[in-house]
Amino acid sequence: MKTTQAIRQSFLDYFKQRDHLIMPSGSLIPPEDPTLMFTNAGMVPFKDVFLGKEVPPAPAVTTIQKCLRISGKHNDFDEVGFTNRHCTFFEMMGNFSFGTYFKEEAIAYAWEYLTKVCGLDQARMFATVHLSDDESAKIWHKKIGVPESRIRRFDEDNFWQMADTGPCGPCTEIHYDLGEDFGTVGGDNIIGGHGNRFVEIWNLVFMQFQKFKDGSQENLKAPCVDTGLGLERLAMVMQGVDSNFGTEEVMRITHEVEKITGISKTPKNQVNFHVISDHVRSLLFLLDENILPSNEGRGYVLRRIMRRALRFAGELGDFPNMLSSLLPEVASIYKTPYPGIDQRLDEYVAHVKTEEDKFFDVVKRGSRFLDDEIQKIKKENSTQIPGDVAFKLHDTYGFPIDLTRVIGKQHNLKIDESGFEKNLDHQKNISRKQDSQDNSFEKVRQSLKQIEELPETDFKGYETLKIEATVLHKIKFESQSILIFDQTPFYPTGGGQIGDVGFVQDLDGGKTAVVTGVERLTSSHIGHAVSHDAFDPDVGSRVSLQVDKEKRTDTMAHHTATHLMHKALQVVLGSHVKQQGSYVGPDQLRFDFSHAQKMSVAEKQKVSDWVNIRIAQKLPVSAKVTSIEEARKSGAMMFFGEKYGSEVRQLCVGDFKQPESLELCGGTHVANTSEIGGFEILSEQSIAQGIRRIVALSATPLIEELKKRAQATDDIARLLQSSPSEVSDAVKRLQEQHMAQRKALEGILGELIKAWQVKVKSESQEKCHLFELPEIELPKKAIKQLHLLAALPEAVVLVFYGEASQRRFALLFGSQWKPSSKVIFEKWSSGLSLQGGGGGTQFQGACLADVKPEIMKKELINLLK
Ligand code: ALA
Repeated sequence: MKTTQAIRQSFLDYFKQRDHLIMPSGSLIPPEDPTLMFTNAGMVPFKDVFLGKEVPPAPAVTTIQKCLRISGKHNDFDEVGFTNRHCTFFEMMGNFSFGTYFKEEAIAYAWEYLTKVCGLDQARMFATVHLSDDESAKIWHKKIGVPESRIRRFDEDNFWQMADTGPCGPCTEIHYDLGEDFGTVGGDNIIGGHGNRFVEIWNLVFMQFQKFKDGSQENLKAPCVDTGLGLERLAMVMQGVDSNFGTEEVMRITHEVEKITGISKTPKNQVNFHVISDHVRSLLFLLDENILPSNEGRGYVLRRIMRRALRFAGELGDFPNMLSSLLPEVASIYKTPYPGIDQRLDEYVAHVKTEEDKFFDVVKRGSRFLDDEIQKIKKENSTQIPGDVAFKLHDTYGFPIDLTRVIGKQHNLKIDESGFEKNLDHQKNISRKQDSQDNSFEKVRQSLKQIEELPETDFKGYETLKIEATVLHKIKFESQSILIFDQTPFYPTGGGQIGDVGFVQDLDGGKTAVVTGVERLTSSHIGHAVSHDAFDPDVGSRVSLQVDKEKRTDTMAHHTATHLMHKALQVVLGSHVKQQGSYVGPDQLRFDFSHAQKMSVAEKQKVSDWVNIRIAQKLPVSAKVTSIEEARKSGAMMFFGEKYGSEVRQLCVGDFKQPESLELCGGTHVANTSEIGGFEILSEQSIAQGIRRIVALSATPLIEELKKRAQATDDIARLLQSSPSEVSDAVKRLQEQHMAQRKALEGILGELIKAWQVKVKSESQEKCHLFELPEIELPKKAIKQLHLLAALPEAVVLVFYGEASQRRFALLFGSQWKPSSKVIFEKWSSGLSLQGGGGGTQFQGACLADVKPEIMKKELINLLK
């Protein structure tokens, strides 16, 4: 049997021998692409190459791309587990031609690889082509020799597009007949049908068009080839198993599930095994892209994947930690094709455990709510779970709707599905409205086609802060316009650094508009949000653009300081420190990174010192644009969205030959570390399991902070009649005095309590004794002594103490009141709406400001009868 890894290798080798450049898989997160949430095909990293916006890395390329089909146009989520070939995560092997070869070669390569290298039986293979594509049909029949009876034509099924917009074209597919064991031909078991018998293994797309939002399409500059051969599907055929999940690598996960559960996979429970073994792979690869479960965006998708898997695991039995237990095995499978995927395994396991616990909490709380509702429904003799109940479970409790269905079924109840959908639509409409109300940039992106036709914005912000420019495009909103210029010194928000602010002026400086925010609209166009009440330049006019220098200078200082701190953290804490997110602005820098424990004071000091030493050394900071390969070779730190084919900017602190810090970065930086001015960590805290956040200051904000601190020290010194350098001694003395006075007070209070005790005894006929200590806080020790007041079995004593606005009470009963004391306390406190508690014969709490002690006593006496 050919192992899955051997199949990967044979594919890359085959195309390498045919002049294709082997490139590694791109990220699962498409960089800067608002049309796509996850990479869903091998061509995604090359989207801009197909569109002619980027130079191809080579005329022909081959890759094995990590893909996720779980959102947007290609979404197989709900099918996974129920068919033999749908996965959320899968690997797509592909060959790409950027204008060098087209249909004939692409078809011939595919056929040769499958029949000669993989040894697939020709008699079991079918080809499909687009209705309009006679050329491909002819190649299949005449050149390759596939009988016409095994060439089928389809319309939409043979036209491929990545998303609603972007590159697209007709395609030809190769299908494989798995044979009689998978069902007789007919019904769903036909080419292109939903049955298990015929499986599409390879799709060859002839990229010819670009599609726009309005549905129109244009020819691409050069017709290209994009192919996708599903690794798991080919492995299924070659390894003679019945599904993707039976292939040699994925099967290792099944074996692990069997080990954990003690249950063997059978035709009856195979869906559960399939779902778990698929979803846990998506889980690992998403964690590896720094995605964590959350309630939004990609994090939400990850949460849904996990919850679906846990639900299917739950059907096998009580296995709350199924996913975290599987991760080590999954990482050990994939560390060969994806080296490094197991590096942060401990961290991933910890994240997943936290999420598993959360899920079981959700299920517990949701089940309680659902149980109550089911009781009500049964009382009303209904057979339906109302739509708003199902929606509340889904929306408020995060309870999976499928689980509501399953539990409903156990009670012979059905969900009012249309009511549920209505609630869901309503909520979606609300959030859609909210989105569109407050996001002008988002609205502008919707008219992308027009913007994409404009010349690229030339970014000059590395060299200058002031420039003359021409307005190329304007989209006007009520209080602001989005302007696009031919060139700009304004940095658009990206890579953690927030966009510049500043001004647009007419050329003679008479009129000024404020630039309030700058964002990238497409990979080549920068949008400026400009409030147009004072100045509203028209398209075509020449204007002067000026970045707010002070803000930008502080931002640059914070950005370079961030790079230095990142390196310092790795030096001090270890190489596991990886950036998880950052904010770089004129006010501060914020940096999130992976690290399990709280940093010690000494560690923080070491990091600060490391950075401050580099600032004092006045090191040069410079940038170099290179190919991604070169950057990788020079060891630059890379995090978000590396892009194929594109050139990258390496930012170096120190000498390029022996850098203090080297990162890929498009941001703006100081020219010399001395401009950072200094560095100080303000806070260090945990923001999620295994992730810490540092907030730090440099440049002007640091000076302001130090001024504030100096002022505060001066003020304290003055108040203590001391000097700033001696202030801590003065505070120490004050603390000592305070402790001594407290001790003395405790002694006096002890005496006072004894005196009260005598009084209680001598006035034993009183039903309730009242003592007040206005304005005095009772130390804990004194509170503990209060029980002495109720030494007589029949005594009831009320003590009030503390400042008038925060007066507190202590209520003490003698032994004869046990156990009724609790009932009396509860009645009394709830009658007066008091907050408090206690047990046995002692109770305490806070008084309401407007209820007088005398009244409280009176109410109590009424209850003592
Ligand atoms: N991009 C094509 C697909 O994903 C090859 O099917």
